[in-house]
Amino acid sequence: MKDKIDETKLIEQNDIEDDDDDEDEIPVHIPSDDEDDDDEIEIHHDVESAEVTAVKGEYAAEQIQILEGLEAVRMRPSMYIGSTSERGLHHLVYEVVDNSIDEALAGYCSKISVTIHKDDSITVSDNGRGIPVDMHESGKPAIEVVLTVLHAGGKFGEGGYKVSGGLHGVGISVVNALSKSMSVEVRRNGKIHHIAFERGNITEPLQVTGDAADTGTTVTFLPDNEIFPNTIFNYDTLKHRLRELAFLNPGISITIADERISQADNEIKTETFHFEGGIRSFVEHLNRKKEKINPTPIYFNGKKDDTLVEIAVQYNDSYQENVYSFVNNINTEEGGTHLVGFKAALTRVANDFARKHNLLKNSDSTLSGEDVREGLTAVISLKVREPQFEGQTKTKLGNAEVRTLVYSIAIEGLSDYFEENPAISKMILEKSVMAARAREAARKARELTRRKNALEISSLPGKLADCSSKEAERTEIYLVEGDSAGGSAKQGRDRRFQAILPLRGKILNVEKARLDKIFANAEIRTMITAFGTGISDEFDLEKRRYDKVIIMTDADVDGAHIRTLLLTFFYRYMRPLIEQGHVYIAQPPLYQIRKGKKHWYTYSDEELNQKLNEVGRDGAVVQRYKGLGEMNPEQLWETTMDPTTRTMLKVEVENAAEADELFTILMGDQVAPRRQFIEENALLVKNLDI
Ligand code: 0RA
Repeated sequence: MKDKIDETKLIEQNDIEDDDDDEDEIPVHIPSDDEDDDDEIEIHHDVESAEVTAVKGEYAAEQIQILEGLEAVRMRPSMYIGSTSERGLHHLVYEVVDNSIDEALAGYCSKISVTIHKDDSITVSDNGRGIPVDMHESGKPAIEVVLTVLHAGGKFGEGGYKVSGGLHGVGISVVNALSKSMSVEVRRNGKIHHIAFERGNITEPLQVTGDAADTGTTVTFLPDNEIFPNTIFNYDTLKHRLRELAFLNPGISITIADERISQADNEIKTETFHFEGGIRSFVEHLNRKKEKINPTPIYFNGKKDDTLVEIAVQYNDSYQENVYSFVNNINTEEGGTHLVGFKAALTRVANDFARKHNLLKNSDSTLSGEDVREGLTAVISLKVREPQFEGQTKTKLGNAEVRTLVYSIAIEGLSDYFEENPAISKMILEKSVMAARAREAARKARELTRRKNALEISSLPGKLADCSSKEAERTEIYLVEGDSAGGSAKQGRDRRFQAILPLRGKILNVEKARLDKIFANAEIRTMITAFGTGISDEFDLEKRRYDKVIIMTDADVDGAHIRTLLLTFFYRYMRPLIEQGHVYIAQPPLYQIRKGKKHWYTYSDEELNQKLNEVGRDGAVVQRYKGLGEMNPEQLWETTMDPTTRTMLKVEVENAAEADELFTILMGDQVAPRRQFIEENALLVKNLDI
């Protein structure tokens, strides 16, 4: 599955469970107004950004605790870095960078650079204090302990405030254990110190190699190809995370360079991220391709004890919600108490404002959480001293006290903004009221479909050729473009486990429609009924009637368009279906070669040429398939549907923010970014019409 089409390669799988979006509707403890006052919460408006300076403590080598050796890491790498896939590989870089970020948060480091070398080794360099090189009580230099003992680097007793720390928070020694080679240079006390390892074993003991004019740490490592099946770094993946870190930690300058790419002018490809605006800049960045409602993001922050809360909010004219939350720089993809507190506050303040300004008519009910989050882009960033991470991927914040803290900070921050900016706030709330009305209309439409279903003998759509197996585990549904291809697929399939749903014409672009219109669309209703899962907040993966949803469209411009429309719908309204890896794209062949009594299928121009060279061009007849309809049922089965021979692309989401942007570009209102995207990707995406 190497030739992923870019438009569909949205993306590595996130095994996240069904979204608990409704959390905000569960009544949280809502502090009354007078209760608010005795909370020792400091609210800061428009100060530069929350202070993230930690308590400064003097480091002592003795404080480093010795916990475990590195053999364990090489034995079971996934336990320490999650996996040895591409994700795990990139995690190595984040683990090292997190140490530099910690130095920055402690107030000692302002610049970090990451370089991908030609051999896919990585150098992370910073201008922090440098890893300590003095003797540890074990008789080894502290740096050797930091690099060879698990958890040693981050534990500095009471004095240190390790805010950052990767998801697994295991430290730089894990990177050492999983690297074929690692070399570290420390500039400290006016000297350059050097130490080196291979697969975690010391090869060059610590020694002074020269004089240093500044302080800092430079770590170079080559991931071990005995551990990682793929040791090639993806520039964009690293860039995305480094930019995110620069947004989350304003003031730090982070540079990424890629020496593998030789540019025309022989310059190395490099980018620097530095944002004084912090998460305000982050929100502006997320919304940069969208029409904004409030031109400058709403921003507020607050703190209590050691917990720092920062929130930035900006509405756009889309129907989507994009709320990203971070705790200690970790993306809490599964949400948690901070998100619940924020959502509850927003719902409450929005309803209060709408009522006060008579935006809700008598016939309107209250605004739901979903209503007030239509078109919302927000970033919530917390620094928490002792975060409890829960959930399947340990990205759900569990700390109970955080919910009320974020709630009160957000109530005050949002109320103040709404009061001080009534005109813009009215525009925001009018949108929420429209969303509420659409939701009500959708509810009626949904109920109508339900009632009809209950009365009908078979509630399944007539166009659907269902499979005979009723177990969701092994079954598949093919969404086929057009009736003629649908006919071939129906005849060619294995009816025991393959269902066929022919789609006529183009489906609705859900990027430009609200829920009521979406429910009114026949093709979409048919899919919802066939899948059995429901959509949006009612989506339930467990109820799915098929395990795989396979998009089978022609290999032309129209086919690409239909595929994009379907993916947009799935991503916006059935996201877990994609996230849990249930959506696939069929790969029909482009050519058939016939020679004598033999025939072959090829799936690209390259493959066609290869095959022709192999079998000899003399007497070979090549047929180019313009559409699925040109194949007879047997051919369609053999080339595209037979599970033992077919190839399919699995649709994966590597990063929610990037996927959102892609769908905004492809399906949204603005023409300029779409044109730019097509120009930039013209070579990658040959048959993308938009
Ligand atoms: C242990 C203690 C101190 C700093 C560091 C480690 C440190 C580690 C890394 C890794 C990459 N860059 C780094 N910078 C610093 C505290 C040192 C002190 O108190 O002087």
